Amino acid sequence: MAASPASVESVIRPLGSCLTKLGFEVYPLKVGWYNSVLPPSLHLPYPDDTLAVVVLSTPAMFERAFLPFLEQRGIQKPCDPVDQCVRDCVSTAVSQCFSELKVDVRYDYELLPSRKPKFLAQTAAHVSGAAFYYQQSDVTDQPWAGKKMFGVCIHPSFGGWFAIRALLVFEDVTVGSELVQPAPPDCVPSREDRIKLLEAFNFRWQDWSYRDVVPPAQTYSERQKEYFSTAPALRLALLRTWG
Ligand code: GSH
Repeated sequence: MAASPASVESVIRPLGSCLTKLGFEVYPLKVGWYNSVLPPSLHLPYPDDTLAVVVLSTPAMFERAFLPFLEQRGIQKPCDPVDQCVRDCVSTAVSQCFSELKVDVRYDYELLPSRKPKFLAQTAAHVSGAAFYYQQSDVTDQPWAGKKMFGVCIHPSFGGWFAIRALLVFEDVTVGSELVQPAPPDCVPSREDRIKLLEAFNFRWQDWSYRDVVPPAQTYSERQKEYFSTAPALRLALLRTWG
């Protein structure tokens, strides 16, 4: 199919207006920005100038989308209620806003038949400028003696209090030089703080202290913290205690 005349604005504006009120954020990127930092085996199978959008959930998503979703659907049976809620919000927005466009929607929890993730969420967030992906290689003179340390994304407003939920590829929308790649805000610039961040994330992620590496504008509510710190198998029982 020929490239459509849709512009970045004509995608981001309606998508943002559907999803922002539900506690999500949307950031445009070009497939080429993503593919250029990954090995070919992880590339998205689209030309470099194809428009994609990364979708994040902010702390507000829990109260604005998730609790109302549970209220509507009931809390009897859902196996993966968070994933279902995100899918419901994103797919509704995509079908309402872009009934004419072909959109490849990839969720963070989906795997390919090869067992590889459908997209690398942290890489997508970083190259779109949404959140800096701090990796082991961002620390000079590493103190970990060859040990593997997992990287973590930090959002300039929410620190670690957010999640990367989906990547939307607008298969027939080609963008040119009007979309300039923004650098993600480097909110943890010093080596010492990057070490603290990666250690807190790798060794003590359950205490959630890594999320406060920058002063967050908003964190998860007490209820949301209780929900996510409960093991998934026990969450339905917890929801029932909330009534
Ligand atoms: N698959 C389960 C569901 O759909 O309910 C669990 C979902 C879940 O807990 N996802 C995590 C999450 O949303 C991983 S992305 N965590 C919020 C956070 O860590 O900020």
